[in-house]
Parts: sequence; C-alpha cells; structure tokens
Amino acid sequence: AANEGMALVDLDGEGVDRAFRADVLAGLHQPQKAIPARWLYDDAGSQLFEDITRLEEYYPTRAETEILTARGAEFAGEIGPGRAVVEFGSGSSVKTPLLLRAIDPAAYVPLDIAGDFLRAAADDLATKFPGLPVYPVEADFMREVALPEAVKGLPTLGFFPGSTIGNMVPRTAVNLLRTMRATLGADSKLLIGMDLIKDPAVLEAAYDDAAGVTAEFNLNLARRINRELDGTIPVEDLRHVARWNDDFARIEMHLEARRDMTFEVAGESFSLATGETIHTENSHKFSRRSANALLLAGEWTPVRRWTDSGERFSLILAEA
Ligand code: AVJ
Repeated sequence: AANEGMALVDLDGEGVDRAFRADVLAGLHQPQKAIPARWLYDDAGSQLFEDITRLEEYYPTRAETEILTARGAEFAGEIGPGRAVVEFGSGSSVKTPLLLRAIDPAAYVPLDIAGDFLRAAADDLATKFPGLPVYPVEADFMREVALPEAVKGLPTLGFFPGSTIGNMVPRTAVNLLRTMRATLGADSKLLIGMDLIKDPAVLEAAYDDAAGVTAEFNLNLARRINRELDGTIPVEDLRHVARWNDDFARIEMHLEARRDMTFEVAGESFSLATGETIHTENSHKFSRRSANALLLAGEWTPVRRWTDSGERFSLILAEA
C-alpha cells in the first residue's frame, strides 16, 4: 500500500499533527518515498482542489455533476423516498443538493473528519432543505461509525461521490466498502462515483493542467511539511509529475527532484537523487467490470450504473 500510511488514529488537534509527522517520516524512510494523499488537504490544499474542479482539463467534477443533474428521476425510481442519506466526506456542496432534491430522503447524515467543514456543509444543507433533519457526525469513516439514534431503523443510502474511492489501493478500498456496509446496516444502498479509464493523454492533462494549479496542489504538500514539521525541502527544485500507471490503471502524482538534494524534516535528514520522486497520490480509474469487481469484493452488489454523455465518469448504485 505504497502511499497510504495508517497513522490515522486520533484526529483532533494535536492528534492531527502527530499523525501527519508520523506519516511523513515513515513515508520518507521508504525506498520509494511516499506520503498518503489525505495530507494534500490542508486549508491551502482544499482551496487548490476547489480551483482544480473548475479547470478546463479536470473533467470528473463536471461529468459527475452532469449525471446527478440529468438522472434525478431515475435515482428517485431506483432508490425511493424515506432513506437516511449518509454522505462519506461532506465536502461537496454542489453535488449533495442535486441528490437530495431528487430522492426525497428522511434525513441527511454528513460524516467528516474535519469538524469545521462538516458544520459548514451541514448548515448550508439545512438552509437549503428546511424540512430535512440534518445530523452531522464528526468521525473517521475509514472505521465503523455509529449513526445518530434519530436515524436508527431507517433504511440508508450511502453517498460517496467524487471517485474518492480511487485514491485508495484496492485492499484499502475493499476494507472501506466493507466498513461502509457495517456503518450503513441492513437494507442499505450505496451510490458511489468511480472515474473511468480513458486515453492516458486526457488523464495526464487532467492531473497536469496548463495553468499549473495541480502542480501547486502537489507542491503545497512539500510547503506544508516545511511549515508544520520544520522542513527544509527546497520546493523550487521539485517538479510536479502526473503519470499514468497502466499496470495498476491509475494516475500517480509525484514530486520529482530536479537535482540531488538533502533536506531535514522534524530533525531527521533525507536525500533525493536527481529524478528520484516522492509519491503523493494515486487516482485509480475503472472499467465497468473492474468497478463491479471492486464493489463485489467489498460485499456490495451493483444494481445500476449511470455515465455522463462523454462516458468519462460513472455513478454506480449498489445494494448490501
Ligand atoms: C478528490 C480524489 C477525486 O483523484 O481526481 C485532483 C484529487 N488530485 N487532482 C482526484 C485530485 C489531483 C481528486 N479526488
């Protein structure tokens, strides 16, 4: 599991700092240096990701939004009203209302590890849907979460948009899918976004845009290390690289050394030779079959699949 260290234990306050330090140091000691992608999302990184979603080259957000906009009646028919919608990671303020408007749920339960984002998203939703009970839960959804008392007994719909599942290697993704099943309980369904395999040139452009926003997003991780962990990484001598790994059907982001370098992080010394990289993200892409296989391995049965008009992105409905 190259770039997903598991120091995610206690993620409040100091716990976050400790987990970041532990993941970065462990990752920099590996032969192929690698840092878990979740650390890309500090305040600056989250803002940069928002900017990425508006780039011409970055199609996934627009493609998924197109599906959610165009297929509301079909979601309603397949999913039905009266479910508690449990969103795993409540960042997306645009996509969620599209789903909620379509299916007439009984409650909305956003789960997020970042309490401030969570409350903002919950307030926003509660304002948009005055009759809908909203029960935010601050939790790490990689572990089984106890849903609020008020939604116990309701059938659930898990919502996991954005192809975030693609950031995980299959073994981690399968574990998460099983954990989601445990969280959601009996009589649950799952609506999950999965980005599709396509021309590597299109993929590489989506992760290495002409304006350099994705490069900034990636380099921000090195800046964050310098800021928060007393680092001396020479950020200007690192280069953003996005490359398609065809064996594993994934886009990889790396930070590549333009020259031999030595630097310190949290009092420890590290070096990179010219051309050597720090692996910072995987973004797996799926075929119809590989998506179904992953869901089945995670104990979900796919029942319906939607794609955008360009066949770039899929939303899959599965049943427990
Ligand atoms: C937020 C995980 C969906 O993998 O496409 C965008 C993150 N990284 N550009 C993705 C990302 C570089 C994004 N996800």
